[in-house]
Amino acid sequence: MTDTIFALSSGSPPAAIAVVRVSGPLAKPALAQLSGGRAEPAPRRAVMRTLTVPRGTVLDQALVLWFPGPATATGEDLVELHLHGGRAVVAAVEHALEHLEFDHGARLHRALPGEFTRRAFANGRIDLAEAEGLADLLSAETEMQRQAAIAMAGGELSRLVEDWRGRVLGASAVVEAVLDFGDEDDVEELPAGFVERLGELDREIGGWLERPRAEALKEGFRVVLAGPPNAGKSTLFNALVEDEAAITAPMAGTTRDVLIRAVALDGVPFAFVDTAGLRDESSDAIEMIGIDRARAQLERADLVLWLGPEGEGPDGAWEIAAQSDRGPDGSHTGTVKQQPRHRLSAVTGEGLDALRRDLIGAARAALPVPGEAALNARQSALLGEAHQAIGLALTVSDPLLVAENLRQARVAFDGLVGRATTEDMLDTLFGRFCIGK
Ligand SMILES: Nc1nc2c(ncn2[C@@H]2O[C@H](COP(=O)(O)OP(=O)(O)OP(=O)(O)O)[C@@H](O)[C@H]2O)c(=O)[nH]1
Ligand SMILES: [Mg+2]
Repeated sequence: MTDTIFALSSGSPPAAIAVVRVSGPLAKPALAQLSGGRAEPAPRRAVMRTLTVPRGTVLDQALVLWFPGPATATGEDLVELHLHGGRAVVAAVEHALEHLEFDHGARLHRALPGEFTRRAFANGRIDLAEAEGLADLLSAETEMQRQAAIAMAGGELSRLVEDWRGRVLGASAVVEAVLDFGDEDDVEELPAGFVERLGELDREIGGWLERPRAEALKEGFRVVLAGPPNAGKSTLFNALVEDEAAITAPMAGTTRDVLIRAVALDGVPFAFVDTAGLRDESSDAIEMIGIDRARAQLERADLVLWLGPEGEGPDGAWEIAAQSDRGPDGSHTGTVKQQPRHRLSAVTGEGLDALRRDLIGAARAALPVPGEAALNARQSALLGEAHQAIGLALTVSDPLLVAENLRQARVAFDGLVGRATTEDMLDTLFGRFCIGK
């Protein structure tokens, strides 16, 4: 028998309401004990109950809900206690739950982190991809992150994988039939259209692997500001993050460390990175370390805003003519630009909105499409395995090897959604072919 767990499921008190959940076979008897032996309320109906310690004092007046398993969030019997959200109320109810006594000395346990969701997964209420989506949803801070997470938690990727998996199962069934019924001496041909259908799947999955990854949404679109000392990087950085985060000064070599600030512009997550001004030589050893770090940041950037001499920035960098208020030609910074992508002044604000809009557009294009599934590193690795196996299945001609590669693709799909089985394969096989024939 699984044990019964409880935990505060709402935010930390004090708050208006605190929700304590109890999940497992003892949820119902625990509720009975706290309600002075009264029968549980009708399923999924909120009722007021006075909760008391058995043979003891009143704990709280609470709204109580009873969800009989298995059609619950965890797949087990579940009780929700909506308490007054005071620290002491929650502590008293948790203490009472922990000390309830049941037959054979059974007790309730405090849930481990994620244990409710883990049970939901173990009981088949959600799969691994949905559980990951749920985790992302809880940590989402920007609108784009929320939309991506809700798609995953709602089973967007799971449905895709289910479709791909079904198609591979179908292909496997065809190969198995060839293997079962083929003449041993002469290797049977796979039916017409088999390679085409598998090739289509191969391309579809390949397309998904090329899409922007979910991590980009979590970390934000990484914009690195770079250029020579005194170009105005830190001043622009402060304007973009709307905070006096970086020290700015007329001395060349002010910034030494790498400064990173995460901000959302129009719901799009960004990580702006301010760096030390690039120059080949400085008598200051610390500044030289900063310059090395700045160069390392250029490698990691999704986009570089180049405030230095035109054409001398990294490939793909946007040419920025900064400090436009000090003279439109940029001569004061020694970086005259003929065709900057943006001409702006972080001091007067001129051109900043245009830059922001441009950045938002670029980031949107590089980040996962809102509402569509985006793969994380784990999922991407497994999908890559499936893709590779399908690709191999397409290149070999021996049906035995084709079958084996398709099996490997299925294993990868099962890993993706956290399920492993061969029973389904047989179901599909027998379902599609009349074996008794
Ligand atoms: N008028 C005007 N002054 C600016 C502008 N941007 C920067 N400055 C000034 O230029 C000087 C250098 O600016 P910073 O932002 O510190 O330059 P930086 O590129 O970060 O320099 P390092 O950190 O040394 O590499 C400071 O005195 C700023 O106040 C601007 O748009 N207009
Ligand atoms: Mg600086």
